[in-house]
Amino acid sequence: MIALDDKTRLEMLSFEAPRIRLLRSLSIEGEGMQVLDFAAFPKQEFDLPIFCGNFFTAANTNIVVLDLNPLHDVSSRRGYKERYYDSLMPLGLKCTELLPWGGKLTSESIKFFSPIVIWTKFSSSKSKHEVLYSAFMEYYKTWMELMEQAVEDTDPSQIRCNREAQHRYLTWRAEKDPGHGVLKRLIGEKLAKDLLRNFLFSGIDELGSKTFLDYFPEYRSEDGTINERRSIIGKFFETRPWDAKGEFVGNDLRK
Ligand code: BLA
Repeated sequence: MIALDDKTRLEMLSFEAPRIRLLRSLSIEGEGMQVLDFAAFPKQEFDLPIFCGNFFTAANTNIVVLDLNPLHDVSSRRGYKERYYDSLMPLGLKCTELLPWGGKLTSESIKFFSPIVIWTKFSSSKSKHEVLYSAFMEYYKTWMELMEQAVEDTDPSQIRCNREAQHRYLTWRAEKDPGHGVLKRLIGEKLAKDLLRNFLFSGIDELGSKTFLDYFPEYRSEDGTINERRSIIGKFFETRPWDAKGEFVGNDLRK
């Protein structure tokens, strides 16, 4: 797709595999802007994390999120953390030392992130890009290995739980992802919405019927519409809120 400015190129690719519901990428090459939004969603029989690589580069800034986003809450479901993250802490620590915490992150986003999340910002530098590329490859390989070893859930209530968790995640990102503004500017509001719902976060209409406000009622404004702000709770994390063992130790700050 070519953007409204007649210059910026958007490229979309998506795949499906026996264990993978959707693996897709969006890359954007524009004048002074480069974006990669890469994600992989397991089928609902698997409770595996969602692979999430989001890289935004403009003139002199890079905004990066790279993670295996947990499908289920890592603090309240100990078994989930132990199964997927405990053995990945050394990889997470190695990478986050080189790509340090990017500053203020809302408590809304934190809930979708894992103890090994790489959340970083930096001004352009070739060496950082090389480090980031290696981290991306390592995280992706790790996710693929988890996928190969994954055991299918057969209990219908667990499958329902996986499906709803993935639907909630899609609903959040299709509504509140920070890239929306850029997409709207590039291709217009209507196409951006279509791209979000039918490509980037496809599954939102099939995996469940709850709405954004069902999942996140705190965003309901007085007239019943969705509050446009990205963060409503008003808490943020200025430093990495997990310790070396992946335990949540964050002291959130009020804005
Ligand atoms: C900024 N992108 C951000 C920020 C985060 C993310 C945490 C910091 C600002 C903020 O928290 O609002 C990414 N946040 C995520 C992800 C999740 C989340 C991945 O909660 C998952 C649950 N970024 C993209 C794409 C574009 C993009 C496709 O992935 C553009 C097309 C741009 N991201 C982008 C821009 C900013 C940003 C422009 C700065 C926007 C701002 O600060 O308002």
